[in-house]
Amino acid sequence: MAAPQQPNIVVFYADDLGYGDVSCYGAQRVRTPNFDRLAQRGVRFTDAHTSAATCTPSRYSLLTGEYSFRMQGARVLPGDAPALIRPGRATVASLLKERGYRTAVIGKWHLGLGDGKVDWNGEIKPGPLEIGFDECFIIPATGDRVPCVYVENHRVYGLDPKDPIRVSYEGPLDEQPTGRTHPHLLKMKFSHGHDMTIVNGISRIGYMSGGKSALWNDETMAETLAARADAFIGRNARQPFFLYFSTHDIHVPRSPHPRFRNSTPMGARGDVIAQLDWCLGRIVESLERRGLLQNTLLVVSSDNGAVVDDGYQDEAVEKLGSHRPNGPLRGGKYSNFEGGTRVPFIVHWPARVKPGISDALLSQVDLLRCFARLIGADLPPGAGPDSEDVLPALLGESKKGRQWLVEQASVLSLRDGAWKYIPPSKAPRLNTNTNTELGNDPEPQLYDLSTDLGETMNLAARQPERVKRMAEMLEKIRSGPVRSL
Ligand code: NG6
Ligand code: CA
Repeated sequence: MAAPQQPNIVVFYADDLGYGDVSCYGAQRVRTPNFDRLAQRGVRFTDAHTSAATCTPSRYSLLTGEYSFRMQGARVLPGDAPALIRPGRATVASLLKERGYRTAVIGKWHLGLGDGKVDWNGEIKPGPLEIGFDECFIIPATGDRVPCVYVENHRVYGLDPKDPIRVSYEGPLDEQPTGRTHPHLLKMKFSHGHDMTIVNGISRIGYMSGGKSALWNDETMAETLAARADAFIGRNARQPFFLYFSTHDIHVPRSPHPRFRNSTPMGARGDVIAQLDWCLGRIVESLERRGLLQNTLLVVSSDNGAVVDDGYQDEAVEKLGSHRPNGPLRGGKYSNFEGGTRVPFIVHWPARVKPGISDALLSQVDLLRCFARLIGADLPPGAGPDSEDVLPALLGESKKGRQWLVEQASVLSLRDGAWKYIPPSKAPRLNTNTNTELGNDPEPQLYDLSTDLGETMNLAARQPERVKRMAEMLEKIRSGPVRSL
């Protein structure tokens, strides 16, 4: 078994899971016993953040320890985008690999692959294997973007060379039906976007043809990924490993296994939360069965806040009822408000971490430096510029996290303790497709979250000095990394 200072590290990263979506954070219309058990036996954080309110930027920051606004092109990527994190960059994976960890990413990637035009029928690189992962089994982009195939290491998994794959984000490739031209073929209708190539009765973003034998099955995706994780854990039970397990759930399209269909009163969105919880339980059980749970640092979180209608008519809106996906927070995925980046965050490590609840301010950008400290590794020069060593807070040993952090959505907002500053912006106030309050206002906004968690009372006009100070601070951070500790 791994020595205590070299625990296994598992990051269980849910997609679009909001602050109020699991029962240990207040959800009532769906039960999440596996999240709850970990929260009870570990530390449940109330003020932990992704670096951004969408996927690609958050993942970029988690792996590199750099705010994604410093990286050109770090926005929600199409499925044929080139690798955003270039070979040679230090990442959480490369750091741990150098220290003898066996490293894997299983699940959603969405950080680009290859150098430009990817040949999906050949070797697909660079990708995860060129930035520190020993192995990968990934969804290249998102569940709602083509290509709808898994990539195992450098190849599309299950591809028949006689049926090559073509992918385009420019226009239809052949006479294939699309969601737009053949809506009657759809088992789930789109509400906005998502009207291109149809795979498994669901139309997606982008066009693809061929690769029939390699197409994934949406309904068994959670099971497939969990089985891959179980096998990885089994193969590495006798040496330290790092698993970045990144689920498709609860992103759209929400197409749960029949076992979970109608398992909640909330329609597909509730059912995939139940499935996500099952999946987490499966990973925990896989560790437990091998006696590894005790010495595994398990971090459970999400890549951005919640969204209800993200492009499909799946009854998420109609059946939401009293459920509040972002809990008491305003906004959600895509928003400058707290609902954009404040997410569930649980740390579980029985050998070292004592159960509790922590209000420490944390960012996922800090994981790189925390893990480095934990295993006693030095980061290469220039690596993880925005990452802070808040390991004592991460392990629940200190209540002191960061002093400030940046939240990226339409604009960059600044948290300084309980204060939140959102700079003026003429961008739309509402995303009319998803019905999300984006938190944009032509006037500066200032909130005191200690008394106004829901960001309803703009204090900017009353506290111009504080606004000025925070605006200056934000500019300073924008122009280069600044330590908050
Ligand atoms: C948006 C998609 C949305 C989702 C999001 C990325 C449309 C209209 N909307 O562009 O459905 O895929 O991108 O989500 O296409 S994320 O969690 O990967 O950031
Ligand atoms: Ca996401």
